[in-house]
Amino acid sequence: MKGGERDLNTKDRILKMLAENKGRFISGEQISEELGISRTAVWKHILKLREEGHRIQSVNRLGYQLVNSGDVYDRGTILSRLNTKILGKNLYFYETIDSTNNELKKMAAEGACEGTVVIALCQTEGRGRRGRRWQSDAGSGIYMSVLLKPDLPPTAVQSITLLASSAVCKVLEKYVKSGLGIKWPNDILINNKKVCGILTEMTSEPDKVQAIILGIGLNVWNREEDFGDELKHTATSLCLNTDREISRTQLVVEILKELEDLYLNFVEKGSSAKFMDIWRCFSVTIGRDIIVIQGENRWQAKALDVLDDGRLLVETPDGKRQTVLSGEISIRSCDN
Ligand code: BT5
Repeated sequence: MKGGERDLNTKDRILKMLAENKGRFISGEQISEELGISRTAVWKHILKLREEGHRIQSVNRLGYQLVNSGDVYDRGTILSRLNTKILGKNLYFYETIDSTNNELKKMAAEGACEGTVVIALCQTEGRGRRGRRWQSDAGSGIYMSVLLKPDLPPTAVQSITLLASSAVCKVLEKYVKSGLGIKWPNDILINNKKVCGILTEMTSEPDKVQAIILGIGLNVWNREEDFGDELKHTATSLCLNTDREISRTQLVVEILKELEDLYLNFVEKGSSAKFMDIWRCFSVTIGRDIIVIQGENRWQAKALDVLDDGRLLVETPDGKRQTVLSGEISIRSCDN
């Protein structure tokens, strides 16, 4: 027990524990062990704290989380603020789920309509591309998938990734003063650390998209120590990079609105100019010396531009130009 804590009563000590763990859940068991009281006693103190006006969310199997009044994050609050025409008209909000993309894929197969959105407080099997994992701690981030059904050929899927990164950056630029950037194809970075990843998956007929599942994972409340050894040098979160008050609900509402505006502009006008302008503005890839990584192959190039269909136009050291459709890039002098 630290000095000063002795003066706190049990209820206040619970509040202090919750406040010190902003952005994450603590289990009833952990509180009861730490304070030497029963789980029932913990629950009674939580009820009392709620009566006093503290907003404490309790979720089965996860525990308790203190939510500041500006960060109430649930289906009803999101719907009450949402000002979109199609995105989020059907909105499903889960406490725990394997992956919002998996869930939405199932819904799409059962005929869910365009604009259906799945959000979760926590993912047990959050996915990145090519079977990689997306760290999805309870309460720390936004884990959201959006169903799109554009009347476009399957090659459009990569454009949707660019469109989504542009929408997220438009929102994040209101929070982050400097260092916000997009690394081709799907990483949103703040000062070269990843804050958001986008996973675009598709089912299609030979010449037409059936459904695009657009998954967005955004780190919001994570502290540096939450990232663990694997990610501590490469990942960051919004709260580590802003002075502004943060509300996950507000972020979701704003991202869906930006996404919808850019998406409708794209499908109705058939032009990618609007989101590509934004994308280029935030790009940390164009003009840089890069290493293209495709499976076992690695080769050097200079990134010249990104084409409207999402391919990266590069120039190799012998002056040849070619496009890269998929793979990873590492930006030299930055990543190495
Ligand atoms: C991505 O993959 O960046 C796409 C991530 C998409 C996650 C969303 S959450 C909602 C929806 N449901 C899902 O199941 N997924 C989507 P990729 O480019 O392959 O990057 C994955 C790599 O990023 C990992 O191998 C790690 O190195 C790193 N990483 C994992 N979790 C991270 C995190 N929370 N923050 C920053 N980097 C992370």
